[in-house]
Amino acid sequence: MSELIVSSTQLKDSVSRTVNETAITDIHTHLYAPQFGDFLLYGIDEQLTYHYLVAEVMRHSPLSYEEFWGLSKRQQAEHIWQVLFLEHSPYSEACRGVLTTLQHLGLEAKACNLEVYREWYRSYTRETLVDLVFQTANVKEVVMTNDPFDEAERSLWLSQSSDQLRKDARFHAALRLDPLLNDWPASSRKLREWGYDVKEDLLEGDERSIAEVTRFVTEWIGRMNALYVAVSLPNSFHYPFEDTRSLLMRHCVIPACSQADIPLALMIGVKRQVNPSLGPAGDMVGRADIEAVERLCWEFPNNRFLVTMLSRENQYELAVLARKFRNLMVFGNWWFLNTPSFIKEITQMRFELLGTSVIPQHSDARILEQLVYKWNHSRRVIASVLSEQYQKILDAGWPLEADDIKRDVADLLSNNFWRFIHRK
Ligand code: RAT
Ligand code: ZN
Repeated sequence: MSELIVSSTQLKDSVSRTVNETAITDIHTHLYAPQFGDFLLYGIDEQLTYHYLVAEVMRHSPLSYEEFWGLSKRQQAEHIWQVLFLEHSPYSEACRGVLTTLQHLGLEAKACNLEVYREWYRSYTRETLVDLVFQTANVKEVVMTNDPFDEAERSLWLSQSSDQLRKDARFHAALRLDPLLNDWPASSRKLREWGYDVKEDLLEGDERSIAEVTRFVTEWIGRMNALYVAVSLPNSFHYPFEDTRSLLMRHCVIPACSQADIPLALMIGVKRQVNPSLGPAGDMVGRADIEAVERLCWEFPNNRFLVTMLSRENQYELAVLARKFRNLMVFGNWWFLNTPSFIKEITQMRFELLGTSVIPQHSDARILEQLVYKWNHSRRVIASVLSEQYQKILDAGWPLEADDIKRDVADLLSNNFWRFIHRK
């Protein structure tokens, strides 16, 4: 029998130690393995020009959008540092994230200029920095976002052997299919260019096109050894619906997932480009239709769905839906919800409704070092919410042991994912 938890101080210490010491499987990031070369972003200039910060700087900046985008990356970073960090206090989540990262990497908080940081990076290679960051963040593995419709990424997968690209076992692939499901006219043209016999005017019963799209999806799952297929969907997503997306999901993507025995990840509720002048920072949130998820889980009981929703208003119904369907795994606090106050509220609600059967967080890191802050901030909240839940069962007389905490935390931060995708 392991150590019995008897006091609330001992409980808090044990939970926070366990959460910090448990290595994370980060199920959704935009990071790449070092073998992908320049695809992997890192460095102070990348951190400061993260699109979350671009949105924030433009609220203060005297520059027009065109002037800002006309600057080089280094100049954009300097501008953001000046405006968001030196002229105002950097306490927004995205600004504070940079500070947490600097602190944990042992760098000065408020350097007089960015050269100080740039200089520090010169002693690292991509590989050594990956090691340092994974160790500092205590992350053992991450899932990338791999888009076969991105010409540069596609040609890399086609030119290199995929064993070469998958050499670093800490990085796993996920096949991302936004263009296929959200812009069929353009993606059908591409598919034809690449030798798939598909019609732009896709109709129910067009067996040839359906078989060809399924072949495309299946080939890419295989090439990437994808752990899951993923798509982000607008808040206007409905299923079933009289549209090409429903048809492609029902007849191509979901069958390809079943055949490969992998889940489909749905990230629902993003209203893309409400302000295109902001570039990648111009996307908005919208409340989505939970019934679409309900219908999918019901229609495909033998498929599994990893689901995250962007709108706060969707969180409660999503958690309740997961009580109804065991083929639904709720994950993460996505994007604008990845802030301590929302993580706290949403995680607590999920723990109350779903116990330990959720994946509480993913990082969405786009820049390598963001693993450090995103997980540091999330871990703190998860540990505090978890302590409260344990305290309640202690109060009810439940004998809690340190090993129980270790088991639950390992499930939450890693094993639930591996079991859900049938790799454990
Ligand atoms: O969080 C983000 O960085 C967003 O820009 C998106 O990439 C989002 O996470 C997505 O995967 O679509
Ligand atoms: Zn993402």
